[in-house]
Amino acid sequence: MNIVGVKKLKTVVDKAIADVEITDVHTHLYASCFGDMLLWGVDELLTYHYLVAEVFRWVDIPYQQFWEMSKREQADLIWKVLFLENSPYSEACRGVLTVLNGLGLDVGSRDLSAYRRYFSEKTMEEYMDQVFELSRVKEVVMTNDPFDDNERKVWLESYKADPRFIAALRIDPLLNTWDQVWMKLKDWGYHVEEDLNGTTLEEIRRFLREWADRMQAVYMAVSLPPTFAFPENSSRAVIIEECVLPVCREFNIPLAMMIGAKKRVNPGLELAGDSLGKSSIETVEYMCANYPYNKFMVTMLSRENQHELSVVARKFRNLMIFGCWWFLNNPSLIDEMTRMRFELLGVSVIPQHSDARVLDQLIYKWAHSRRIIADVLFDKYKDLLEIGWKLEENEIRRDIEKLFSQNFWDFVKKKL
Ligand code: RAT
Ligand code: ZN
Repeated sequence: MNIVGVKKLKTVVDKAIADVEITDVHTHLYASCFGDMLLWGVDELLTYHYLVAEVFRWVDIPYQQFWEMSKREQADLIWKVLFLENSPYSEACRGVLTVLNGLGLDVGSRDLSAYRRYFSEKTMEEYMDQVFELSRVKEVVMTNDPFDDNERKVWLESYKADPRFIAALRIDPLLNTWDQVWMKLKDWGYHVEEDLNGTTLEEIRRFLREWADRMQAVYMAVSLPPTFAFPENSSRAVIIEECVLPVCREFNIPLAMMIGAKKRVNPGLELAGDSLGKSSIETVEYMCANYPYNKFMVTMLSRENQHELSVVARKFRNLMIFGCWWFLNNPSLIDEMTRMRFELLGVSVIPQHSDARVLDQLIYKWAHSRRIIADVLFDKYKDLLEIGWKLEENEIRRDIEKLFSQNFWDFVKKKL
């Protein structure tokens, strides 16, 4: 037995966290067959929508003028304002620097042209290998939207599997804008009408089955507004009840619900213009209690929902909570949430996902989260050692493997 003493504990935990190979359960990254949909490189990093929101704290140009600029010009502006005229310590700014530093570039030089040169000398394929290696991510779950015309075309015509990229069937348009998308379904040959009659519901189920199968989706996913309620007299609730939950059950895949996104509170900012709101925990409770043979992965966007969500996970084994989503993906909040979740749920949680939209972000998002989760785990193990519990190194590695990968796969495969 390799018992770990208090003195060695930090080294052992840090090493195990540094070594673990991650399954990133929610990203916006794409396999190379999706071509330009996969974003990478310094200009993409600088124009990440988290940074677009921040730059408009300082610049007074009309939004439209910004959107008419080329990507490179937008990146130049963001670099100047957020990195040179102010110190870049916000999490999103710091992230860019962690990436550059991780790649071996000199962030002290502040030489944006040199960074650009570095990327211009790479091919996407070689860079992809490099990022997976550096971030020690072994696989990422994509966000796959059959309503996106570019993406749809790839699935129908030229998809080529890469084991590092796993699909998730994202169905926001189906659930949030049925009044608009039913016509698309009709165009694609499904016998649907706006009215959710028996034939329409059967055809929506056929649509979901076909796409879950085509993508080999490991879960279905949707982001939902703070007002999301279920049951409810709405097309969304009817489609969830009559189509989404039954098909998820047939395929034995979870429904991932990301709850609390308030879309376009400032439309001028486009993707950067979304906000958040507190959501109803009763809805999550109701779904877990009334659909015990369905599996739910849930993350919520407001800090105020986090405690009750952890408590609900204690009540329902068909609920797996995951990640510190979007505005919560900041060190102070990750620390707070992770501590609370570990205290309420032990090892039974997926503490983080990256939500990376730019390949390179895997490097910073995971470097930052690994650090925080390691510190929290160290404290928790130390508490155990101080009261005489004995821990083996392989038990620490076992827990960490579950937190960063296995809990997800066990939940996906679990039969209820
Ligand atoms: O975090 C983000 O990048 C958001 O814009 C959203 O993509 C969110 O994560 C989502 O998946 O809806
Ligand atoms: Zn996302």
